[in-house]
Amino acid sequence: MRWADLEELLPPQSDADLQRWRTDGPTNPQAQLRLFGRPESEVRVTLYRDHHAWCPYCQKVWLWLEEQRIPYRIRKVTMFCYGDKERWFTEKVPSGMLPALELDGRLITESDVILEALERSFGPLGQGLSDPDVLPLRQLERRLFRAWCQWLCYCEGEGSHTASAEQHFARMAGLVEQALEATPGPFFLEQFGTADVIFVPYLERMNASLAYYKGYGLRRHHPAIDRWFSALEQRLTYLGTQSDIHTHAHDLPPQMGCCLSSGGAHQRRLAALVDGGLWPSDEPDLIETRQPEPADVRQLALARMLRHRGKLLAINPVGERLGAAAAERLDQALRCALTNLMAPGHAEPVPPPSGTAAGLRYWRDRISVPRDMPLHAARQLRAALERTAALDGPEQGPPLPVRDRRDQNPAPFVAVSGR
Ligand SMILES: N[C@@H](CCC(=O)N[C@@H](CS)C(=O)NCC(=O)O)C(=O)O
Repeated sequence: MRWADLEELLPPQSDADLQRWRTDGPTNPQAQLRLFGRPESEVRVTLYRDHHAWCPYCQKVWLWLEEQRIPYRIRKVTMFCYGDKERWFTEKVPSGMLPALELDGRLITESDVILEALERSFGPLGQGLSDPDVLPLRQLERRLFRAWCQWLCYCEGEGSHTASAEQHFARMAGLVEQALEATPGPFFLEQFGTADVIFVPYLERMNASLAYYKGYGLRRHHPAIDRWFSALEQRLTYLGTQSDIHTHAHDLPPQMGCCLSSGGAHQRRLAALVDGGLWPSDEPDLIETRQPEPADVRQLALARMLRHRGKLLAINPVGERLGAAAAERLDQALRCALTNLMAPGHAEPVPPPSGTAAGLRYWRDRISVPRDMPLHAARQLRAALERTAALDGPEQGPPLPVRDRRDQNPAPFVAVSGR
């Protein structure tokens, strides 16, 4: 299909409608202002969080604000691992650390201090940070975090050191299960609240990284944690901030220093499945959601790709390598992949021009959830890019770097989306 034909597949939506949806609709990572139907004059809060939604401490504050429906502004900042920190931000916060928040003009850093200040101004979310039921859960979260780091970042291969780190982590996760099972519902306390928000960022990252680097299915081994995730997935607030296994598997290494693989056959198979982009429906150690796929995810993926297509083509290094005539071939390859995205299953897939497989896989590997689109949309898009690339050949794109992710510098995209 031509670009114009692909555009035709989307329902008409004006920029004003899109802005209104971002500001007042369900939680979404593209918004720069969230009003929840209230006037802009009520905004007292500005959240500074990272462009890619990779920072776990930012996710905690973001989710809290969304759950409480506090009107707020969002300003996005680059993390050191993927680009240059904005000078306007280091003038405010010299360390460059995120998240930061302004409340009635007062700057606050440190995610827990931020939440305490928000609680004082707007009231707690369920039971608050210093509630006697919440305090031991906060300590448990940190113990689980340390056990995870110990296993993920210091244990390579399958030796006895690794086995004891795994056992220690499994014990800590067992304590988390006991805490969850102590209440009748799926959450940590009687009602959803601060304690759940505190566990969200790292349990999500643990689920992703342990599957990818250790072949360990957190949600399979710990059913109470699986039930907790499933209940979270009923909340639009969480779905708007939720990432996926692929994104975390590749955003964590530069943030953590490194992530070490156990290297067994099972682990290598799971990592290959995640990277390949053809999502398996029946692998019990790769549970990243229990939500069925919503109806409109292909259109959503298409809309996001169409919005950014100029930049996506310009930054693809495989296009440069192929030379000027080949840029046209890459443009055609992307249209083939998007055509295949929109005509899944029943139609013969359209093959891309020859020599474009690596370029298609370059994009497949760099879709970031939720930054670019929600989890199910990203699955469909990665699968369409992979299926289309496979019709050309096995050539892979440039490998994803692990020391930094400057390949994900947001600068070219900021002007397009205003994000
Ligand atoms: N204790 C801090 C930790 C915050 C933190 O470590 N932030 C990291 C990102 S996850 C950061 O901003 N690092 C600087 C950067 O990556 O640019 C908090 O709870 O807010």
